[in-house]
Amino acid sequence: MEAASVVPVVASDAHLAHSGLTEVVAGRTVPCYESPERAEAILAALQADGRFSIRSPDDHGSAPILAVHDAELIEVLENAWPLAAAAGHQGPLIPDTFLLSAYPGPMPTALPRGGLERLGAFCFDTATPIVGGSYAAARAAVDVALTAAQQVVDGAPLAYGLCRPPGHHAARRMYGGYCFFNNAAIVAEWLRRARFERVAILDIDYHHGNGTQQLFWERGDVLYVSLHADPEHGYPYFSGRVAETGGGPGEGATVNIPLPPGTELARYAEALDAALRRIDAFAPDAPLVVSLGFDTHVADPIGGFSLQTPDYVRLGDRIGHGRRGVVVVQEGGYAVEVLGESAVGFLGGLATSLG
Ligand code: OKP
Ligand code: ZN
Repeated sequence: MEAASVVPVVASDAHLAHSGLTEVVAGRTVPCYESPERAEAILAALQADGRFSIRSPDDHGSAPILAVHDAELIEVLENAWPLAAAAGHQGPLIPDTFLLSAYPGPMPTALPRGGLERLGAFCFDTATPIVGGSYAAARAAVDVALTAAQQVVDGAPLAYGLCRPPGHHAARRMYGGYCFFNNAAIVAEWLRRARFERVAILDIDYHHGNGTQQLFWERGDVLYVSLHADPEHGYPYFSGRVAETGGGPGEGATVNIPLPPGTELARYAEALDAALRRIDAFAPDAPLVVSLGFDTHVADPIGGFSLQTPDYVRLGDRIGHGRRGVVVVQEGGYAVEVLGESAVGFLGGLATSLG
């Protein structure tokens, strides 16, 4: 990469006020893995490297979010904390009662008005606490992703949105898995509505992006390709199998590549090449959207793969090879001590290999 080709990075301080303190994992309360330190570590490493120029996001308003999410989800997330606080609730909001599809049967259901009580109809896990700064952080993460996408539409070969909170588990009217709004899906739909005919999303987070898959399930114009932990053992358990290939006009435009525990670079790179071939066959005319997770790292506390820090240079290199524009959106990665070097390596490899 030449000195002139500086990679645009978009980041916001709003994430700092989204700090949930604890999450509930298999019934035990543990410190949140999804912490502000994650994004701060990546930002510090990019700043120190010198090949990246860091800027704040532009406000894109609600329209791009409403293009993929139900308006009620936005309203619920915006008002959960103020409503619960007004009712005297103290501390992070994690619902304890969930409205499964099995609940109503033939009965009518109505949602309660309370900020906390209502969350169980929109949330699918116990790992996604809401605090006073969560909604603003989630909105800022969307703007971060869209501002990065705008850079690429404007001609940058590569831009990176340092999104926090992440997004790929968020579905049309459901949040969870540390995610509130689906940053990558919002970018993909925004690209479609901008001027592109076919958009591909490559998801290389350790976890299956159930939200992204749901949002584009019946869409033949948005390809979703994901490498992730086999759902037989890997969160979020209920999606990500090979047989899930999309429905209706979207048949064939969902591609799941589950991988076994302990997956190392050789096997991962093989699967990534298969994913990239699927993307090339789809022939997207839009920039490639990458949902990037570093929870595939061997050191990750909640992941089960065995990638090493230098491997991310190779992944970036493979993804960039022969490609024109790439928008990278940050998803997971929880071994804070490896995030900075992994991010610099991945983005450096990508920037170097892009056509
Ligand atoms: C978000 B992203 C497994 C608990 C999993 C939630 C993980 C969310 C991952 N025992 N808890 O995809 O990195
Ligand atoms: Zn993940």
